[in-house]
Amino acid sequence: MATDSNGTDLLNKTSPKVERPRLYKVILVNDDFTPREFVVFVLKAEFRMNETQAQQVMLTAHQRGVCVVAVFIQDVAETKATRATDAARKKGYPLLFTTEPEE
Ligand code: TYC
Repeated sequence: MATDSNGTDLLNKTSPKVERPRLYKVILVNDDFTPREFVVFVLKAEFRMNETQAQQVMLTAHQRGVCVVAVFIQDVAETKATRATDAARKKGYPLLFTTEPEE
C-alpha cells in the first residue's frame, strides 16, 4: 500500500493514522463594568481582529451574554484566554475569556 508520512493511504485517500486534534472555543463573557473600548482593544491585540470584527464580537457578547471569539488547539486556546483575561485584571476589569471543547 502506498502511504504518506502520516500513514494516509494515498491510493484510496482513507484511514489516516493521525487524527486532527480536538479544537477548543475561546468564549468572551459579558459583564457590566468593562468598557466596550477595552474589550475591543483586547480582541484586536490578542486575537488579531480588525476593528470591525472586534466591534461585532464585543457587541454580540454584550447583547447575548457570550460570544465565540475563535477556535484553536487546546494549548493555544487556553494561553490566549488567560493572556486576554490577565490583561483585563491588570486594568482592574472583571472581563473574562473562557475555553470549552468543540462539539
Ligand atoms: N457590557 C459592557 C458595557 O456595557 C461591555 C462589554 C461587552 C463587556 C462585552 C464585556 O464581553 C463583554 N460596558
